[in-house]
Amino acid sequence: MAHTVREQILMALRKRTWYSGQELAETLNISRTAIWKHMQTLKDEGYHIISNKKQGYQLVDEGDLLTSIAIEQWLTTSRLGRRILHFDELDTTQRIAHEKAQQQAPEGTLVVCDHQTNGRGQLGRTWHEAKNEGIAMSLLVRPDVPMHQAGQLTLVAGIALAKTLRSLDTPVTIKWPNDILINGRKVAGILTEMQTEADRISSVIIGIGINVHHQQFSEGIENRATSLVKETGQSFRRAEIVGRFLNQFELLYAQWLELGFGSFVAEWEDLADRLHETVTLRTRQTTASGTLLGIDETGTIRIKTDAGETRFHSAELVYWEKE
Ligand code: BTX
Repeated sequence: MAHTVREQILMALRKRTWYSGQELAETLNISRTAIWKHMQTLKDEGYHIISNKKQGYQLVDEGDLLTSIAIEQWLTTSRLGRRILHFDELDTTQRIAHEKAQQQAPEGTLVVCDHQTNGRGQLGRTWHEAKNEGIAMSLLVRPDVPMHQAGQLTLVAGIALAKTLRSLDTPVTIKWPNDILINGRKVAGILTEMQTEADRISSVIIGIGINVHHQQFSEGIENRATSLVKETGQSFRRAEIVGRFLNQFELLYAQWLELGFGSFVAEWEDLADRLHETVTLRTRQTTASGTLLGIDETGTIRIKTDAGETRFHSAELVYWEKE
């Protein structure tokens, strides 16, 4: 993908401490006034750039931005995240991603925002976001698979996200089917929604919310929610998390298309929360308790109850009081 002038400026500034305006202008073949204007825009976006007449410009800190320029520097993907739509504020990234899907946006398009005011969870539930604290993103994919397999993408995305966060030294586990936990509390959630045309999938929107910097949560979720910073005390760059996730997910998505979900069972079980422990599952009709055995090659959860091994396709593990 061709780099914009601002991306080229950032790439140059990352290489050395100081870069003179004259040198940048010559390298990029634009005027010094144009360089100055681009610097102002970058500063407005949140990049900490200092300048003086003698030495030129210095990029002191890239801040914690979720802009496309910030994310792209981490990407090694060929398709995913190669078109990023960043918004300061949105009701939900899912809505925009669905709209873009209908307007024929390419596979891999990512919608991301800094402040999501009406985030969606499953079953009409709400996903809470605090401005600039977390990540709210929706990724558009167009898998050529039978419709009933689309739900497996929640699990594949969960594995990719768990691996990404573990690579950043966070001890995450997966709560079937769509939550990422640290120490038993939810640090991220995944919502997969499908659009169909006749009897085939036209798009799947994978929505991911990650709590990164939050120190506190709204009433009602404070006992079940946590953030990466709260649990680890480390510092994180949101763009790096998004970039690393896309790199990881692109590999696993290709594996899923080629080999099917069966190839993920062992890996999922390695990452599973409460594996071999007693859990309670709730479906629309019933509640069941038993030992969590794992999942099968379709992504269905397996529990050993008094009646023997039982599989549930659509259910929820009960960890907290009723949602
Ligand atoms: P879920 O239905 O499994 O989880 C929602 C439940 O989780 C809520 O009812 C509440 O109890 C709890 N909860 C709400 N907000 C948080 C939070 N920030 N941290 C921890 N627990 C919380 C999970 O649904 C799927 C969430 C997907 C969110 C992404 S954000 C980007 C995209 N856009 C959008 O509107 N949704 C997705």
